[in-house]
Amino acid sequence: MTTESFTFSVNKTDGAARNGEIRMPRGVIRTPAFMPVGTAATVKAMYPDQVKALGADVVLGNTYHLMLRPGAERVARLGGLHQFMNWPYPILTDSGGFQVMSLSALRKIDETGVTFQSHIDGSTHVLTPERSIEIQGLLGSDIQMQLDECVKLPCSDEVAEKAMRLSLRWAERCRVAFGEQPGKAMFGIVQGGAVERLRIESARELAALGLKGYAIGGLAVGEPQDVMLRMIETVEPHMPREKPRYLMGVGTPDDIVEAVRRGVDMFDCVMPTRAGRHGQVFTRHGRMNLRNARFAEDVRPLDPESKCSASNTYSRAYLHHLVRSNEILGMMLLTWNNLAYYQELMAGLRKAIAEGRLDDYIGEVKEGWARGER
Ligand code: PRF
Repeated sequence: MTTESFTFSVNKTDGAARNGEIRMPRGVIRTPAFMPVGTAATVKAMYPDQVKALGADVVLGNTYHLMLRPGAERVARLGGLHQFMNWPYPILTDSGGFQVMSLSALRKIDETGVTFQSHIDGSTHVLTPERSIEIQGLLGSDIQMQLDECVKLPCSDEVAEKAMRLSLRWAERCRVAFGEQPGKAMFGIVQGGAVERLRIESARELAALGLKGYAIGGLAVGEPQDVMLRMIETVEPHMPREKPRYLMGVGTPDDIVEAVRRGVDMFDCVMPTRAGRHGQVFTRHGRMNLRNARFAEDVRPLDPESKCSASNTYSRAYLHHLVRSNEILGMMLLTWNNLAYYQELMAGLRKAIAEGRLDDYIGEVKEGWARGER
């Protein structure tokens, strides 16, 4: 019997891959899990009910965006992020550092934290490890991420090492700021660029902090896929087996299946939602761009065998027309199709691990992508 109200259990393994469950007061996250990105308190172009119906157990929110607009204190006064966005299930929030580095102007990073100017109105803000955790608490986030420094690849070993060590010190400050919160968790983030020795040291030092989960950050930031996969293989043996492992900001369906094979439990990425707003679709038969003229009179649905009505109902010709006309419904239907495909893939991975046939399943999935559109 455990008295902890935030728990992770591995039900079944297949090689390094794990099928598990993260339990917390707001619900159960079945792993491997894909978390749709709801940056600004909305999974863009989707109703919350639709997101849940597709099988998503958790969505991701962003400290950076919400602190700037509408403001963390305001969200707290309005009852927290779950109530604000009408998503009563688990929410994981990213800590802000990564978004500061990719979105804001005039950023300065030092031991204290990051100082930056808002991409919305140019106002100056400071994000320290303590303030990031405070904001994530005001939002009411169930899984909070440490503030970290993520460097783009390629970079020198010195730059990677400096960011990794700073991130370790910030992990400790975040752990203290977070304290003990039953039913909630704070995850650490492994950094270290593409340097195996730094990655291992980062993973081991973080493990010593005894956190409730661990992320792998600083990947899918410009390096080839084989480098990313090698880094996952390098750190996996040093990440506690009894804690969830989250690969941040990844990725394509192929990245996800390869990371699941190597022992990763959680993912988030803007890819299915952002691509859907730009005419790109993911199906069992790979990727298509609906803007392409070849779909102008294609009467077939995206995938007649999908259970999602965006995928099995509307003709590609109609979707092509909506996308070309910049119609809102085009974005809604394509996002819906893409998230349905991602969630179907995760369900397939979970089932395959449970049945001990992950390699066969991944082989079949890749055959479908290679065969191309039908
Ligand atoms: N750190 C944080 N968020 C992230 C990343 C990271 O390294 C990445 C890298 N792929 C995406 N999102 N805090």
